[in-house]
Amino acid sequence: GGRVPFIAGNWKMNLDHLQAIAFVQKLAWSLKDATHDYSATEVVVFPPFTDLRSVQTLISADKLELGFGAQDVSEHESGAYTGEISAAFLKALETPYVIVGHSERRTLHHETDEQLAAKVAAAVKHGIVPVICVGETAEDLEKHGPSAVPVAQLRAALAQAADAKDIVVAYEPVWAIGSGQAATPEQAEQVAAQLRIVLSEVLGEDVAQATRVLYGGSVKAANIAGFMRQPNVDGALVGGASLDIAEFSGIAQFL
Ligand code: G2H
Repeated sequence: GGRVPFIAGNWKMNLDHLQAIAFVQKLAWSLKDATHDYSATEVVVFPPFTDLRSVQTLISADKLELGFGAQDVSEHESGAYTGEISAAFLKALETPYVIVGHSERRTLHHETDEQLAAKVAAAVKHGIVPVICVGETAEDLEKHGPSAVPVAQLRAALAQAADAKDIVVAYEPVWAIGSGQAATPEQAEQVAAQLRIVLSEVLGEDVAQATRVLYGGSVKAANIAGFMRQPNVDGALVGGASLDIAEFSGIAQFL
Protein backbone atom coordinates (compact mmCIF):
# COMPACT_ATOMS: atom_id res chain seq x y z
CA GLY A 1 0.00 0.00 0.00
CA GLY A 2 1.02 3.60 -0.55
CA ARG A 3 3.38 2.90 -3.43
CA VAL A 4 2.94 5.07 -6.54
CA PRO A 5 2.15 2.78 -9.51
CA PHE A 6 4.95 2.62 -12.09
CA ILE A 7 4.12 1.95 -15.75
CA ALA A 8 7.29 1.54 -17.83
CA GLY A 9 7.63 1.28 -21.60
CA ASN A 10 10.75 -0.58 -22.73
CA TRP A 11 11.11 0.39 -26.39
CA LYS A 12 14.02 -2.02 -26.91
CA MET A 13 15.74 -1.29 -30.28
CA ASN A 14 12.84 0.67 -31.79
CA LEU A 15 12.21 4.35 -32.73
CA ASP A 16 15.08 6.65 -33.76
CA HIS A 17 15.44 10.10 -32.17
CA LEU A 18 13.06 11.82 -34.62
CA GLN A 19 10.44 9.11 -34.24
CA ALA A 20 10.92 9.31 -30.48
CA ILE A 21 10.04 13.02 -30.38
CA ALA A 22 6.81 12.47 -32.32
CA PHE A 23 5.94 9.44 -30.23
CA VAL A 24 6.54 11.06 -26.84
CA GLN A 25 4.54 14.14 -27.87
CA LYS A 26 1.59 11.98 -28.98
CA LEU A 27 1.83 9.82 -25.87
CA ALA A 28 1.72 12.89 -23.64
CA TRP A 29 -1.39 14.16 -25.48
CA SER A 30 -3.04 10.79 -25.19
CA LEU A 31 -2.40 10.65 -21.44
CA LYS A 32 -3.68 14.20 -21.04
CA ASP A 33 -6.91 13.40 -22.90
CA ALA A 34 -7.62 10.32 -20.82
CA THR A 35 -10.16 10.55 -18.06
CA HIS A 36 -7.92 8.59 -15.72
CA ASP A 37 -6.19 10.53 -12.96
CA TYR A 38 -2.50 10.17 -13.67
CA SER A 39 -1.38 12.42 -10.88
CA ALA A 40 -0.73 9.33 -8.79
CA THR A 41 0.84 7.15 -11.51
CA GLU A 42 4.38 7.32 -12.87
CA VAL A 43 4.58 6.69 -16.62
CA VAL A 44 8.17 6.21 -17.80
CA VAL A 45 9.60 5.50 -21.27
CA PHE A 46 12.91 3.73 -21.92
CA PRO A 47 14.20 4.73 -25.39
CA PRO A 48 17.50 3.73 -27.02
CA PHE A 49 20.60 5.72 -25.95
CA THR A 50 20.63 7.87 -29.11
CA ASP A 51 17.12 9.16 -28.27
CA LEU A 52 17.79 10.13 -24.66
CA ARG A 53 18.94 13.68 -25.33
CA SER A 54 15.89 14.52 -27.49
CA VAL A 55 13.47 12.87 -25.08
CA GLN A 56 15.00 14.59 -22.05
CA THR A 57 14.86 18.00 -23.78
CA LEU A 58 11.24 17.52 -24.92
CA ILE A 59 10.00 16.35 -21.52
CA SER A 60 11.69 19.18 -19.65
CA ALA A 61 10.90 21.96 -22.18
CA ASP A 62 7.21 21.03 -22.45
CA LYS A 63 6.94 19.96 -18.78
CA LEU A 64 5.40 16.64 -19.83
CA GLU A 65 4.04 14.33 -17.14
CA LEU A 66 6.36 11.57 -18.26
CA GLY A 67 9.57 10.09 -16.98
CA PHE A 68 12.36 8.48 -18.98
CA GLY A 69 15.25 6.15 -18.52
CA ALA A 70 17.97 4.24 -20.35
CA GLN A 71 17.83 0.54 -21.24
CA ASP A 72 21.28 -0.35 -19.91
CA VAL A 73 24.45 1.09 -18.35
CA SER A 74 28.09 0.08 -18.18
CA GLU A 75 29.36 -1.51 -14.98
CA HIS A 76 32.60 0.50 -15.43
CA GLU A 77 33.19 4.09 -14.32
CA SER A 78 35.05 5.27 -17.47
CA GLY A 79 37.91 4.34 -19.78
CA ALA A 80 38.72 1.91 -22.58
CA TYR A 81 35.30 0.26 -23.00
CA THR A 82 34.40 0.81 -26.63
CA GLY A 83 30.68 1.19 -27.19
CA GLU A 84 29.73 1.42 -23.52
CA ILE A 85 27.72 4.19 -21.81
CA SER A 86 28.60 5.14 -18.23
CA ALA A 87 26.30 5.98 -15.33
CA ALA A 88 28.02 9.39 -15.20
CA PHE A 89 26.96 10.08 -18.81
CA LEU A 90 23.37 9.16 -17.98
CA LYS A 91 23.50 11.36 -14.90
CA ALA A 92 24.80 14.28 -17.00
CA LEU A 93 21.60 13.91 -19.09
CA GLU A 94 19.55 13.97 -15.87
CA THR A 95 18.36 10.42 -16.57
CA PRO A 96 16.27 9.32 -13.59
CA TYR A 97 16.06 5.57 -14.33
CA VAL A 98 18.01 2.77 -15.98
CA ILE A 99 16.95 -0.80 -16.76
CA VAL A 100 19.57 -3.37 -15.73
CA GLY A 101 19.66 -7.14 -16.17
CA HIS A 102 16.94 -7.42 -18.80
CA SER A 103 16.67 -11.04 -19.92
CA GLU A 104 17.68 -10.03 -23.46
CA ARG A 105 20.98 -8.70 -22.02
CA ARG A 106 21.45 -11.85 -19.99
CA THR A 107 20.68 -14.22 -22.86
CA LEU A 108 21.82 -12.47 -26.04
CA HIS A 109 24.78 -10.61 -24.47
CA HIS A 110 25.71 -13.21 -21.84
CA GLU A 111 25.57 -10.77 -18.95
CA THR A 112 26.35 -12.35 -15.61
CA ASP A 113 24.94 -11.78 -12.13
CA GLU A 114 28.33 -10.21 -11.20
CA GLN A 115 28.09 -7.67 -14.03
CA LEU A 116 24.52 -6.91 -13.01
CA ALA A 117 25.60 -6.31 -9.41
CA ALA A 118 28.28 -3.87 -10.65
CA LYS A 119 25.73 -2.09 -12.86
CA VAL A 120 23.32 -1.71 -9.95
CA ALA A 121 26.17 -0.31 -7.83
CA ALA A 122 27.20 2.12 -10.61
CA ALA A 123 23.63 3.41 -11.02
CA VAL A 124 23.09 3.81 -7.28
CA LYS A 125 26.45 5.58 -6.89
CA HIS A 126 25.41 8.18 -9.48
CA GLY A 127 21.90 8.64 -8.10
CA ILE A 128 20.12 6.85 -10.94
CA VAL A 129 17.32 4.48 -9.95
CA PRO A 130 18.04 0.99 -11.34
CA VAL A 131 15.08 -1.02 -12.63
CA ILE A 132 16.44 -4.47 -11.81
CA CYS A 133 15.02 -7.25 -13.99
CA VAL A 134 14.82 -10.82 -12.78
CA GLY A 135 12.97 -13.85 -14.12
CA GLU A 136 13.13 -17.55 -14.76
CA THR A 137 13.11 -19.53 -18.00
CA ALA A 138 10.56 -22.27 -18.66
CA GLU A 139 13.29 -24.80 -17.85
CA ASP A 140 14.10 -23.05 -14.51
CA LEU A 141 10.41 -23.09 -13.64
CA GLU A 142 10.19 -26.82 -14.30
CA LYS A 143 13.39 -27.58 -12.36
CA HIS A 144 13.30 -25.15 -9.42
CA GLY A 145 9.69 -24.01 -9.04
CA PRO A 146 8.26 -20.51 -9.38
CA SER A 147 10.45 -18.18 -7.31
CA ALA A 148 13.88 -19.77 -6.64
CA VAL A 149 15.65 -18.31 -9.68
CA PRO A 150 14.22 -14.75 -9.49
CA VAL A 151 14.97 -14.69 -5.75
CA ALA A 152 18.59 -15.78 -6.32
CA GLN A 153 18.98 -13.25 -9.16
CA LEU A 154 17.73 -10.40 -6.97
CA ARG A 155 20.08 -11.34 -4.12
CA ALA A 156 22.99 -11.42 -6.56
CA ALA A 157 21.98 -8.09 -8.11
CA LEU A 158 22.02 -6.40 -4.69
CA ALA A 159 25.38 -7.88 -3.64
CA GLN A 160 27.21 -4.53 -3.96
CA ALA A 161 24.29 -2.27 -3.10
CA ALA A 162 23.23 -3.07 0.46
CA ASP A 163 22.85 0.68 1.07
CA ALA A 164 20.47 1.27 -1.87
CA LYS A 165 17.35 3.20 -0.90
CA ASP A 166 15.70 3.81 -4.25
CA ILE A 167 15.35 0.93 -6.68
CA VAL A 168 12.62 -0.67 -8.78
CA VAL A 169 12.39 -4.43 -9.34
CA ALA A 170 10.80 -6.02 -12.40
CA TYR A 171 9.76 -9.67 -12.38
CA GLU A 172 9.79 -10.84 -15.99
CA PRO A 173 9.38 -14.57 -16.50
CA VAL A 174 11.41 -15.30 -19.64
CA TRP A 175 8.72 -17.67 -20.89
CA ALA A 176 6.22 -14.77 -20.90
CA ILE A 177 8.37 -12.21 -22.76
CA GLY A 178 7.20 -11.32 -26.25
CA SER A 179 5.33 -14.62 -26.34
CA GLY A 180 1.81 -13.27 -26.03
CA GLN A 181 1.44 -15.63 -23.06
CA ALA A 182 1.56 -13.53 -19.88
CA ALA A 183 1.87 -15.04 -16.41
CA THR A 184 -1.35 -15.06 -14.41
CA PRO A 185 -1.81 -12.27 -11.87
CA GLU A 186 -1.58 -14.93 -9.14
CA GLN A 187 1.76 -16.22 -10.46
CA ALA A 188 3.10 -12.65 -10.60
CA GLU A 189 1.89 -11.95 -7.06
CA GLN A 190 3.46 -15.10 -5.68
CA VAL A 191 6.92 -14.20 -7.01
CA ALA A 192 6.56 -10.47 -6.23
CA ALA A 193 5.83 -11.34 -2.59
CA GLN A 194 8.98 -13.49 -2.42
CA LEU A 195 11.03 -10.70 -4.00
CA ARG A 196 9.77 -8.25 -1.39
CA ILE A 197 11.00 -10.62 1.33
CA VAL A 198 14.48 -10.52 -0.25
CA LEU A 199 14.30 -6.71 -0.35
CA SER A 200 13.42 -6.68 3.33
CA GLU A 201 16.31 -9.00 4.23
CA VAL A 202 18.91 -7.14 2.17
CA LEU A 203 17.76 -3.50 2.27
CA GLY A 204 15.55 -3.42 5.35
CA GLU A 205 11.80 -3.38 5.86
CA ASP A 206 11.28 0.34 5.16
CA VAL A 207 13.00 0.17 1.77
CA ALA A 208 11.20 -3.10 0.97
CA GLN A 209 7.81 -1.50 1.66
CA ALA A 210 8.67 1.57 -0.45
CA THR A 211 10.06 -0.35 -3.46
CA ARG A 212 7.91 -0.77 -6.57
CA VAL A 213 7.87 -4.37 -7.83
CA LEU A 214 6.68 -4.61 -11.44
CA TYR A 215 5.44 -7.47 -13.56
CA GLY A 216 6.68 -7.74 -17.17
CA GLY A 217 6.00 -10.13 -20.01
CA SER A 218 3.24 -9.70 -22.62
CA VAL A 219 1.40 -7.00 -20.65
CA LYS A 220 -1.44 -5.41 -22.66
CA ALA A 221 -4.31 -3.02 -21.95
CA ALA A 222 -6.58 -6.08 -21.78
CA ASN A 223 -4.63 -7.85 -18.99
CA ILE A 224 -3.12 -5.03 -16.89
CA ALA A 225 -6.01 -4.70 -14.41
CA GLY A 226 -5.55 -8.19 -12.96
CA PHE A 227 -1.88 -7.50 -12.21
CA MET A 228 -2.58 -4.09 -10.65
CA ARG A 229 -5.07 -5.66 -8.24
CA GLN A 230 -2.31 -7.78 -6.64
CA PRO A 231 -1.01 -6.34 -3.36
CA ASN A 232 2.68 -6.86 -4.22
CA VAL A 233 2.54 -5.85 -7.90
CA ASP A 234 2.99 -2.09 -8.26
CA GLY A 235 3.17 -1.68 -12.01
CA ALA A 236 4.38 -3.12 -15.29
CA LEU A 237 7.39 -3.22 -17.57
CA VAL A 238 5.89 -3.27 -21.05
CA GLY A 239 7.75 -4.15 -24.25
CA GLY A 240 5.79 -4.66 -27.47
CA ALA A 241 2.64 -2.90 -26.29
CA SER A 242 4.61 0.21 -25.25
CA LEU A 243 5.16 1.04 -28.97
CA ASP A 244 1.42 1.48 -29.57
CA ILE A 245 0.14 4.74 -28.10
CA ALA A 246 -3.48 3.67 -27.60
CA GLU A 247 -2.38 0.38 -26.06
CA PHE A 248 0.25 1.92 -23.78
CA SER A 249 -1.97 4.73 -22.54
CA GLY A 250 -4.65 2.08 -21.97
CA ILE A 251 -2.16 0.20 -19.79
CA ALA A 252 -1.34 3.41 -17.94
CA GLN A 253 -5.07 3.71 -17.07
CA PHE A 254 -5.04 0.10 -15.75
CA LEU A 255 -8.66 0.05 -14.66
C1 G2H B 1 9.73 -8.10 -21.48
C2 G2H B 1 8.73 -7.10 -21.88
C3 G2H B 1 9.29 -5.71 -21.62
P1 G2H B 1 7.00 -7.74 -23.81
O1 G2H B 1 10.90 -7.98 -22.26
O2 G2H B 1 10.49 -5.63 -20.93
O3 G2H B 1 8.46 -7.25 -23.26
O4 G2H B 1 5.99 -6.87 -23.13
O5 G2H B 1 7.06 -7.50 -25.30
O6 G2H B 1 6.81 -9.18 -23.45
